[in-house]
Amino acid sequence: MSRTTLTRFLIEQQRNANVLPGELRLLIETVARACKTISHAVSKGALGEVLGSLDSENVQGEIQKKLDVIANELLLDANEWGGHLAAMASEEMETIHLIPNRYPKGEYLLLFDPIDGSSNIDVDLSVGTIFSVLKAPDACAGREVTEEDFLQDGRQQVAAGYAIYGPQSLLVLSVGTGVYEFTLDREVGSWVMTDADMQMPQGKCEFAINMSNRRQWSPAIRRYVDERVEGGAGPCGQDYNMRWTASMVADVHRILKRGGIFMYPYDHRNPGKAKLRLMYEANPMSYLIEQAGGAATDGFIPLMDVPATGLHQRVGVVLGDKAEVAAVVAYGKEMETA
Ligand code: P6P
Repeated sequence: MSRTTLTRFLIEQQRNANVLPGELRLLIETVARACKTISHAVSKGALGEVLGSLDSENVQGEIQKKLDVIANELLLDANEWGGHLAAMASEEMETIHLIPNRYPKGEYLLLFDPIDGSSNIDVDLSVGTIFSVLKAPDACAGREVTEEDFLQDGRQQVAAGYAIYGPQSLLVLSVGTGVYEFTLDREVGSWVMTDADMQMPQGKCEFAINMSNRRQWSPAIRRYVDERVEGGAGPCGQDYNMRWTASMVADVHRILKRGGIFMYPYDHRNPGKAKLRLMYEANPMSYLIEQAGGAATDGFIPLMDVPATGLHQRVGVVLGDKAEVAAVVAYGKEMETA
């Protein structure tokens, strides 16, 4: 069977689908190459002295894992000299990262969570890298890029994807023409296509939520989850399974492959308080889920319509199976207005 590598896929997207300008192709290839290096670092574990935490906190107030910083530096170093970017932003950096004057600048903005799910690193569970690509506003041409230039809603994304470092290392991405999965062939060092034009299965009975946060949930979320826990004896009339990996990349990948719904809702006790970040977690995952035929909301409106007001803005996330997401939104409307 002839293997389609990432390079061939991107060249064919550029030639046939005419959706991939050369600089965007270079950007994706560069990110993919950095993810290979991150995969190698992750797989070393204790032998590579990459486990454990540092004494530092990131802008989120979270203790940084060694791999958080290693992966962040790898992505910055890989991307700053290529001439395809105007600037970068990362979960691990308080402010944006400008392209040094010694390098040419391009028309794209790259945002990333270098290691998502990093609490899993030290216990050998899957973690990943999430990335989102925006175009720099035309106004940037004559001036320095600012944080405000990044504050675009999710519909403005021109590409998004994630790498997942698990039993296999996978790269899942979209440039707006469907979702494609590549598996890292470690012997050759290539990303090889293993799933083309992914469409997430609908009607599957599996939900993902951190049940220990029940006290934070709105009445609508409690009702939705309680009905699924009741299963066949309850109003939804069938048994559901539950999974929670505390790694968004792993949970979303499972949903893309076998269906279900992922929820990290707003904290009902503090309006607007949430855990996941809009710009480099929720928006890129929403882009992929919608491209694969699913739905992605903050529990109320489509996630990619949520206005961007801050680089590290947090947002509620309810995404996956269209009917299940619609049920959560309907309960919110019904109970919110009750
Ligand atoms: P909790 C990982 O830290 C993360 O940002 C997501 O990857 C994951 O879905 C969530 O937080 C896990 O949060 O509260 O269950 O540990």
